[in-house]
Amino acid sequence: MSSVLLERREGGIALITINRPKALNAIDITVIDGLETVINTLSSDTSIRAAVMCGAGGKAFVAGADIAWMRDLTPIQAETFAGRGQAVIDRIASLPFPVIAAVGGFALGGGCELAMATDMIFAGPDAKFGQPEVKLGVIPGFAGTQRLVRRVGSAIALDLCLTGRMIGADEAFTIGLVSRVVEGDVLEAALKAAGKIARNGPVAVRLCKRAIHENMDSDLKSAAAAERSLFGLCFATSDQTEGMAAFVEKRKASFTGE
Ligand code: DAK
Repeated sequence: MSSVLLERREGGIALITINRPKALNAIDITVIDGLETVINTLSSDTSIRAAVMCGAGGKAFVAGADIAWMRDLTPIQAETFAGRGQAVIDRIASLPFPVIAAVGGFALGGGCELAMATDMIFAGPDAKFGQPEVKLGVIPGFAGTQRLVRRVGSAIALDLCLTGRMIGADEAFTIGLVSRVVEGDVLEAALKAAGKIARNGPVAVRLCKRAIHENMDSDLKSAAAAERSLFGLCFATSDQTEGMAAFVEKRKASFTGE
């Protein structure tokens, strides 16, 4: 059985499952291979409107890089793992459609970093987040220090990365790490949100994601200028014509993504 499963749900939703439940879905090279394959498939599929990523087994999203596997790597193998792992994480962050991480149970170390590479994190009531790498004598390596500081600020990023402590769903929401805390089934909630996204104008959704990600590190003036250009680009799409016509004619829009 593959370490990463891809399932297509109706309405252009992709469900990506990290599938090593016996090791709490820890990331070894088979997970990196699986993610690469899934990303290659999805990147070239224009019918995908949104994706949800989850962990198999109900106990963890991903409990980090696979420590038992990683400890015996040679320096060359470790460098290969690091390079391919970072590339995969970057490619997830750059997917053109929105991705939601549905976190039930542990999202630790590389698992927390993987979740932060998505656009939104939904946390179930039992979700636990942390960057415990310092307890193992290493530091986050999938850009976790950088994505965390951008999400929660340096005061809290330093607290989490230096102590390695775990936090629950409510604290993760309070500090701005997660978008929503879900009382019931987190996967169901994430799929429902993905469905809602998928019913919006597909080009607008992609451009909106770009507007936020590509400009969040720029100064406000340049970022607003970039937003203006993307806003203008929307007016070259039939989705804009249809969306506004549907509003005026008091009917549901039927978007084509063109
Ligand atoms: N790796 C390998 N196996 C793991 C694992 C992990 N990260 N986490 C859990 N497991 C395995 C356990 O060994 C156990 O296996 P068996 O003994 O049954 O064979 C099984 O999953 C169930 O775990 P537990 O029995 O420990 O379950 P508990 O409920 O008691 O505890 C736990 C759950 C999540 C609190 C605990 O398992 C735990 O502390 N796990 C380790 C969490 C952790 O430290 N994660 C960070 C790993 S370091 C890099 C990029 C990124 C990284 C590195 C390099 N480069 C680009 C260079 C990332 C590093 C990390 O993520």
